[in-house]
Amino acid sequence: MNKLLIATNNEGKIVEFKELLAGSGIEFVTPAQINLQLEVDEDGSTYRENAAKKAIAFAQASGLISLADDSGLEVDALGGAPGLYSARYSPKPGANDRDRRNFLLKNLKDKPRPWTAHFHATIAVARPAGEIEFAEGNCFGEIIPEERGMGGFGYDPIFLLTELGKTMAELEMEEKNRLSHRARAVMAAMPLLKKMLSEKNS
Ligand code: ITT
Repeated sequence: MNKLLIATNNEGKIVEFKELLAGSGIEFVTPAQINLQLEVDEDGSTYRENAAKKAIAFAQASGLISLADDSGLEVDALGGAPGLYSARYSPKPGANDRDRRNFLLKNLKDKPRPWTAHFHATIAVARPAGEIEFAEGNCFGEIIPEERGMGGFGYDPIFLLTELGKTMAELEMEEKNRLSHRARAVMAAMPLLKKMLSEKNS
C-alpha cells in the first residue's frame, strides 16, 4: 500500500488525523516527517476549492497521495460566518485561536440565543498527477458565551454539543473523534482512501 501524506500545517488537525487513521491499516506521514514546508494560499471560494488546492500542492511537492482538510465554523446568526474564513477571523494582526474566539463572541453579543452553529469539513485526497476525490462531514451544536474545557483547538471551547451538554473542548479525544465534522468526513473518505492507496501511485 502507498503512504498517505496528511497535508496540513495545523497541529490540532494533525493530532486528530493521527488518531482517526490509527488502526485503519493506512500508513501515513506528516509534512514535518518528510521535511516539507509548504504554505498554500487559500483563495478559493468554497471548501472544496481550498481543500483541492492544498491536497494537490502537497501531493505534487511530495510525490505522495495527500489528504487535505478545509474546514470552518458556520454560525447561523452571523449568516454562516466565519465559515471559510474561520482560520483568519480576527482584525488583530498575528491573532491566535483565543483572539478569534473573542472576536466571534463580540460579534454575537447582541444576538438572541441560542447561537446555533455547525462545523463543516471537506476532505480532499489527491494524487500527484492530479486525480482528486472528496468527502464531507458536519457537526451541529451552538456557541456559548464562556469558554469550557481544555481539549481540541480553534473554536472548540465555545462550541457546545447541545444534546451532550459538553463543549468540543470538554470531550475526550476519542469522543471528539467519533462525533466531529472531521471524524465524519474521514469515515466517509475511508473507502476511497483505501482504494486510492492500494492502486499504483501516479
Ligand atoms: P491547514 O490549511 O494547514 O489545514 P488551517 O488552520 O489554515 O490549516 P483551515 O483553513 O481549514 O485550516 O481553517 C479551519 C479553521 O476552522 C481552523 O483554523 C479553526 O479555526 C476552525 N476549525 C476547524 N475545525 C475545527 C475543530 O475541529 N475545532 C475547532 N475549530 C476548528
